[in-house]
Amino acid sequence: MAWLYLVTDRGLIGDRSLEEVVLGAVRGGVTMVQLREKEASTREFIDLARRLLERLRPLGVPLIINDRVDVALAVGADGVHIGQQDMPYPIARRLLGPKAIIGLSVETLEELQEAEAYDVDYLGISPVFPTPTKPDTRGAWGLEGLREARRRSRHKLVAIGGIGPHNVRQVLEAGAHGIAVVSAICAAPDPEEAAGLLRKEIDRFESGDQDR
Ligand code: TZP
Ligand code: MG
Repeated sequence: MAWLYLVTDRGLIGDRSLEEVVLGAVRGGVTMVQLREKEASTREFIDLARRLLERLRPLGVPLIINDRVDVALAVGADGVHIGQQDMPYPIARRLLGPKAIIGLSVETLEELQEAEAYDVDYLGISPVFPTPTKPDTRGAWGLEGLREARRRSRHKLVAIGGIGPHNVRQVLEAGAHGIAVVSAICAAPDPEEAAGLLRKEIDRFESGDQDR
């Protein structure tokens, strides 16, 4: 079953609590959550991660920490998501152990090729479409780029960037094993409903029925 992966952005959730948004999204069908904090202090990051983990673990929904292997270790999170400027994959794996979920963002075919040597749990194809949520990327893969990535990689591919209910099907058809979203859920007035719409698109694709 394809993953529906929520990546958090507290800048987009307004006056709602992060837990409220995340738990709503999980009720709507999110299967994995990444806590992404670019501004938080280490103390705050750990507090947020602990609180989310307490709620997500009983539900069997993995919590992945963006960038910070130390924070993941500190709270006993399920894994980390790292980028090309973060801790090198082999070191992260050594520190976190064989059971941790480790995802790695790739922005080019060269980076994708290099990752073939790693036992990552998934690659983040970043970004599939240009997105105002992360303007500092080097171009976008596009659907053709995603198809090429699928042909060249043995790993599970998670597509991220500019994804919403309107293009979920295309992204899955192009070979993504999962879709990751920030604004489609975090900025939605009703995160549960927003996640439900994405989930429905995934389910429709997987059942092979466009009209259900
Ligand atoms: N990495 C690549 S694109 C992106 C990240 C964190 C942001 C995706 O945000 P959105 O709102 O789902 O386009
Ligand atoms: Mg990073």
